[in-house]
Amino acid sequence: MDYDKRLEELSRAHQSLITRKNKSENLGNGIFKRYENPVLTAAHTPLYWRYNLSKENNPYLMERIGINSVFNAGAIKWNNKYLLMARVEASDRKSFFAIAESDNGIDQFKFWEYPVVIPETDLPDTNVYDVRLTAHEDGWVYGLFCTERRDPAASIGDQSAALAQCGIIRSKDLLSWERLADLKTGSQQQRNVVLHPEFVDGKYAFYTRPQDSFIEAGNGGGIAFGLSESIENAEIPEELVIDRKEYHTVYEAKNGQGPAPIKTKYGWLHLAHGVRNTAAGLRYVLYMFMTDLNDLSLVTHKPAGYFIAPEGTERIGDVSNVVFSNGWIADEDGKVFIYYAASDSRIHVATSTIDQLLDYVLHTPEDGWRSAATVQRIHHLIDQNKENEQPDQNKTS
Ligand code: M1P
Repeated sequence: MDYDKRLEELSRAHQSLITRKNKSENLGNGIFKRYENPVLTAAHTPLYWRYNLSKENNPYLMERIGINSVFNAGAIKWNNKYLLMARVEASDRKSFFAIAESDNGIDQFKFWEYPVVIPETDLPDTNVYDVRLTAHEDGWVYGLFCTERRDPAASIGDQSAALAQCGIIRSKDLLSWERLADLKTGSQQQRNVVLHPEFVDGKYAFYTRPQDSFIEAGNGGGIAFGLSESIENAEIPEELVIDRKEYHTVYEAKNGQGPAPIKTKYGWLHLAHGVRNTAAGLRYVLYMFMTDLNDLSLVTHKPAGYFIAPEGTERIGDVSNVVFSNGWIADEDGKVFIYYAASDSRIHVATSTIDQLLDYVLHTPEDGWRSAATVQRIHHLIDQNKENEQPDQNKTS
């Protein structure tokens, strides 16, 4: 195919993808609605990021820079647009951040012209990923992300040992970003760090996830909470685990805070991911909990099990059987857009409302820790339904 024809076809396919409408499922589970199409994929990235569009220099119109995946996005409503600051992974395995915007939050996301430039510290980042955006009451928009570097203590034969820490950027226009010093904590490894949007006792409040090694939580693990006097040189002297990993739960191996929590009149709504091990590898699901309005370290409600688990094609990708979320947007009218990535490959949206999420978090039974407790709860529900004379279509006698 000649250059011009190929360019025309590539452009047409890209245009049709980024203008495609999305449709919600009909029934759902009453808590949230999934959508037919992912909102962002590698194919959504502009052709001019990937191709040298000069017929003379690139006569075969070859892709010069491959994009492997687009996932794990921070999210924010900005100038009335829904913005995703996605983790874009190039074919060289390096992740970077790029912002895409949509008018309605569910489809037609379009990347801004250039990926985001993240200034480096004296210790350059090898890889950056999973940014959480927080519009803080101090007036800045902060991005807290994972900065990964090779473990300097690793032997020459070990080229995969890494140290993960929390990098911090801030902006007032989301176009240029100031890099602050990396967060200091007592933990060797730190991922999934999130800035709370309000001051607590005049200090910056953080959700952290201390862990022992790069992959495993080890003796660390659990979502922790800590305060720092400064954001320019953020340091958390003490991390208090507020939501720990627990035996035989969906967060048995590790967990991590998702986006910054949403304030409601009943408490702070949290979205988090939980990980358990299986014969097929790690399985990542999302779960929710609520913390007290006055004591952020106090978990007041926590539905048992997962909120969103990978389903259908979501289960397949670079790291299969994973859903992960580091971005959600709550609109003024109470609608909530939950952006979750599937299998480290693409981004989906689920929609709900604050009322529905509150109902879910406040009224879903908590984990009873044993099979017998689960059976007891189902019996209780059946009996309640009988009392209320609800028709039960599955009833056999
Ligand atoms: O591959 C699944 C996820 O693994 C990591 O999450 P966690 O730190 O909880 O193990 C991150 O690398 C994340 O980006 C990735 O989606």
